[in-house]
Amino acid sequence: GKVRAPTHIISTISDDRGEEPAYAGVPMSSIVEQGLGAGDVISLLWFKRGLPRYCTRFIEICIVLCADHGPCVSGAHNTIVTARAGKDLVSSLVSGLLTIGPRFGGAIDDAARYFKEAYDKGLTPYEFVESMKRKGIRVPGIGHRIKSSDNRDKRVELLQRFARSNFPSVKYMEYAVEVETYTLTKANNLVLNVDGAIGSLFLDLLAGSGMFTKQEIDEIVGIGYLNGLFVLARSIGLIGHTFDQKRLKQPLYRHPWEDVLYTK
Ligand code: Q5B
Repeated sequence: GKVRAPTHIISTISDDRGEEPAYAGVPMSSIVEQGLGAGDVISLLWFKRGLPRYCTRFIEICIVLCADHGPCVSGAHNTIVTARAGKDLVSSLVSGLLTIGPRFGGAIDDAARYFKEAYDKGLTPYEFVESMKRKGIRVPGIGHRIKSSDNRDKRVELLQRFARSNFPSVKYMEYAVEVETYTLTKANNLVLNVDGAIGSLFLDLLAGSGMFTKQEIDEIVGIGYLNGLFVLARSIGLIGHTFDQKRLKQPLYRHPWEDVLYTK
């Protein structure tokens, strides 16, 4: 028989060799004709399958809610400073994206990992939080610089409300809420934040939709797909901040001396 020349790349998510590109086997014309949206395209290209409407709607709500959070957060600040230094769109965007990590926006995967492990092992919130404290690890998905029990994060409420009315089960999210109830006894800014809400609710989506095997869920959580939601969403805002600074013809940023503690 024919011997296939060895290939250097394996790709399983899209194919552009036919008359039109296909995402996970679904031709683009079919995506457009069915009126599918960004949540469906993410389902096809990230998860390699179509997902029920409530799942794709949840993904779209995450994108809408995380698109921006004002000019003062780490990512927007970096993007604004970079744009004002005269750099191009891509440089300004990646400068902001590079701040996404364990403290800012990039705690979704770790929140999912730790909440899943703690819930699946049957740890009480007290046992979970105190074991994290002994290990010197902050609970991912808990805590916020400006949000608190007196100033709730509307994004978290909106995600919870959607999931409670549309998901078959929200057991991981309810566990995260119990964790929050405990951490709030320590300090009133130790709320379940947007990363923790998305992380725990995505566990519920994966476990409750019936679309993923246990092995696939472990792989998704292990590889860490979920920070991708924040990265994708916040890119929308960071691009907006770049255009805003250019439109306003803002000069080179220099931080004021008065705001620096010069010390030996
Ligand atoms: N403590 C977020 O800290 C922040 C604790 C904790 C146990 C915790 C912190 C944290 C986990 C990572 C996380 C996502 C750095 C946040 C986001 C998107 C955003 C951003 C925006 C947007 C805030 C004071 C005391 C210390 C700490 C203790 C704090 N967090 N203990 N578990 N999780 N969270 N990140 O206020 O005894 O004094 O040493 O790392 O989930 O990024 O809008 O801004 O859309 O853009 O600076 O919403 O919570 O507090 O660092 O001074 O700590 O609380 O150990 O205790 P803060 P710190 P002690 S959402």
